Amino acid sequence: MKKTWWKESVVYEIYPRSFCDSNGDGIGDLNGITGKLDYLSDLGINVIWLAPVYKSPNDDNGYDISDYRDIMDEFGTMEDYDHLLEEAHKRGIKIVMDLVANHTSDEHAWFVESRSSRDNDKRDYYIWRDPVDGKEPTNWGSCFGGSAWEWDEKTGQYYLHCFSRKQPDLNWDNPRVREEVFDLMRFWCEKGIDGFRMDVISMISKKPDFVDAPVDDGIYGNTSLEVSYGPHLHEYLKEMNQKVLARYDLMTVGECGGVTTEHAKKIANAEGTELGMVFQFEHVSVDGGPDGKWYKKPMPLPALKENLSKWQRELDGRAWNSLFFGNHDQPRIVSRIGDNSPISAKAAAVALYSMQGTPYLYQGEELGMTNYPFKGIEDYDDLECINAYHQIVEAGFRDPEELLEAIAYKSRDNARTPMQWSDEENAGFTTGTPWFHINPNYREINAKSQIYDPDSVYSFYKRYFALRTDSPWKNLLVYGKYQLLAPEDEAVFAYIRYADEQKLLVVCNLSAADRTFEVPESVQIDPSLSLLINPDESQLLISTYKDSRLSRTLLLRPWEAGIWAV
Ligand code: TEU
Ligand code: CA
Repeated sequence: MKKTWWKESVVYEIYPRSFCDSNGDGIGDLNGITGKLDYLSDLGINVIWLAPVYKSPNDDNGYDISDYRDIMDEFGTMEDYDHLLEEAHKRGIKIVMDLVANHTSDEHAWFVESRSSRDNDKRDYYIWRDPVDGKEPTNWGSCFGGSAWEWDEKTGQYYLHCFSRKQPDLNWDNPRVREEVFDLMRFWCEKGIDGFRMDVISMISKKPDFVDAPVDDGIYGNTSLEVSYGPHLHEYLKEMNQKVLARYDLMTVGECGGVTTEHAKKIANAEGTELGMVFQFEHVSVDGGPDGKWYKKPMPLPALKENLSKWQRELDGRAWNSLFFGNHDQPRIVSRIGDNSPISAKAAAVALYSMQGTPYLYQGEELGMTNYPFKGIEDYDDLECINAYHQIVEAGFRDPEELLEAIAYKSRDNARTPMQWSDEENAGFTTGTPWFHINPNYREINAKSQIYDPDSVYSFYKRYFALRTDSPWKNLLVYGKYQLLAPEDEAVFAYIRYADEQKLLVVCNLSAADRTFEVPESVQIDPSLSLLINPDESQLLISTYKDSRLSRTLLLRPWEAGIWAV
């Protein structure tokens, strides 16, 4: 496997609105991030993935961009951005921008022109269709509720929006649109940024036929089946690569919902002709229901392990994985894999980040920040869950109380409550009125109390990442091969990482109960390779307990998780 800096990096996602407010207006901003760079540098991360900071009317918190070459008013100015980039680089931290180019805001100048008349020069920048039998051209649903088609009275056509009606989809089949996107990418590359995270990049090539999709939520057709992985996806990514990416030294990661390993192997191919990595979601969907994510049930560990192992196996030597549980669209990992306790946050980190791939953590994960105690639907900000609630309840599909519980468990808003910096007022996030609820547990869970506490989640993450980025075990942890152990075990996630003569054994008790784990004497990888494991000649690299010791029959305490060189 070819070695690159971004395979060896740890990526930290910042959701700027909720990270740190520098001017007391209650909204996080760029100067707030700059002020926390020393904190991030101390934690030991290498790359910041900055969720969108461009000009936006904020229908979807910045994922609806009205000007790609300007900064959102609430977040500051372009000078503030340049300052952030410079200060980050001084500390050896790289910055990856969020490229949201499947769609724009309906307030973007391109769309304003496009909708102005049927013969406008930019009409074909977006996807316009005539009505069929007097109604929407297809049964497709928007990801955020309702139809994916919006009627435009003035010009008498529908436009496609896979997300909100304020996020019209761009028409990538138009070469002028691709040139516009490549151009804005160059604008940021010339500033010296270090890469792109590409929002729903899997949707840029729509299947050409525009036919109804199977209805799986009881109301609308499943749009993503029709608009994802269309016939030109790989062609467009290669074109982007040749015209932009290959000219710079960038980290690129494509957000690819519903991606198969076959497509992923092409998108993140080791030759680097498309993108560097994929961000896929199968492993965070195994606790969903038949019609989507709005269910509250425990993560079934065997299914989770089987899925993660499939991705490890399939991409090994061919493409590159992203390792994540949390991001700005996911509930908090410690409330989902863990039981909200600090030690469960540590155990989940060992289980996840010791696999092959690039680790991503989402702001606050390093503190063990938990889900928020949401109650009524009026507690939420995010259009996804608010719209889903009304749509499902109006259709009479679910009991509202039970649905609310599921939403409290899975809502994206769990990730979007402000960072808990200290036990002072508003968790030290702002001196003003915070734009969103602050989790009342900030008095116990906050950065200030954890930084100097050697037993904190923060200190554990810091030690863990040092192992991965700056230790004799680095190469093995980053590039080593992976083999799952005990696939059926319902509580223990155990595996081996190996390369040449070196072996690491990872054993994680992902439960609050005592468990026993039988360490195998040898592991048959293939007919010609069998790895011997001798507990008596093992070295502990890290553990969630101070006194973990490896033995053939391993007694694991609640959330005991460790890595041993064997
Ligand atoms: O999310 C893509 C996506 O497919 C979402 O539907 C995601 O699966 C959902 O949020 C999970 O319930 C990206 C961004 O990460 C998200 O924040 C944006 O809202 C979305 O694209 C539109 O830009
Ligand atoms: Ca602010």
